[in-house]
Amino acid sequence: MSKISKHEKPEEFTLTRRKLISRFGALGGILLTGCDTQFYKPPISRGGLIGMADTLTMASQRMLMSNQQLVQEHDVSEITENFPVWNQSDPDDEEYQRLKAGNYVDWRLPITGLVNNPISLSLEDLKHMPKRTQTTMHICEQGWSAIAQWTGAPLLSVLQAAGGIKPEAKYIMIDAYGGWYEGYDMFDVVHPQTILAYGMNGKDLPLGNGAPVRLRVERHCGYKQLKFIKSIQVVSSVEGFGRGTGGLNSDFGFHWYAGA
Ligand SMILES: Nc1nc2c(c(=O)[nH]1)N[C@H]1C(S)=C(S)[C@@H](COP(=O)(O)O)O[C@H]1N2
Ligand SMILES: [Mo]
Repeated sequence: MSKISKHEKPEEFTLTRRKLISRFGALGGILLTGCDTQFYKPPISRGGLIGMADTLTMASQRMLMSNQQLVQEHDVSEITENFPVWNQSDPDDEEYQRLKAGNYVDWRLPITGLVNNPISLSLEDLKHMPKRTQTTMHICEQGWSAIAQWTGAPLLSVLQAAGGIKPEAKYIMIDAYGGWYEGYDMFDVVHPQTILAYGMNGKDLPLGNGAPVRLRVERHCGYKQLKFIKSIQVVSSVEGFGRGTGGLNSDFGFHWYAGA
């Protein structure tokens, strides 16, 4: 059962980490003053030159983005007509197929781990939360890009609804139907354009693009834009997930930090 009701105001999100000074603006945005060096490295560093390159890229990008500026938003006239459906188009997963057949009415998103009040949200719950619509460019690492308009609930609001995170929280791990999973650090979680999207171009999110809910984490390449979301766990370490690198793609040799 969901704990969200329209009369309930989420408690202030608590990011009580040393040096990470956060506060909420009138619109519920967040300002990060300075850039904590904990955001300069992926959870697991690869060795050698490639590991050094990973850290250099991530640290320099994070420094440049330390005030959490927004990525470019496009005019709706620039929306790409046939946005591709990439890799998985319909997870071959019994539970997913059952939820799909029921038009996702029984879909629930558990938010567990290092949160103060674990919750489970229905699609309706998500749609009644604060909402953001953004028209952005998706850049796939495999050589294509396309523009679409996404509507969803800011991930920050979702974590607020779960009572905020505990001080030791560092990453969120998201599981998807069909076996994909990805991890993200709090720097990306708190960004205003990081949303759990249930709408695309003014309609429900189409099946192939990740129905019923996908992540939009706009400063990253395509493979971080996880589709077919199943559950969210807030953790202090990425240990124990897959091969332990913090995401399916990094498990297979891609950069964990996929800054575009
Ligand atoms: N669950 C899941 N998420 C996924 C993928 C996938 O195959 N399965 N592909 C990723 C890649 S590589 C890209 S480019 C985008 C593609 O999103 P689209 O199918 O909406 O174009 O989703 C990403 N998220
Ligand atoms: Mo991609």
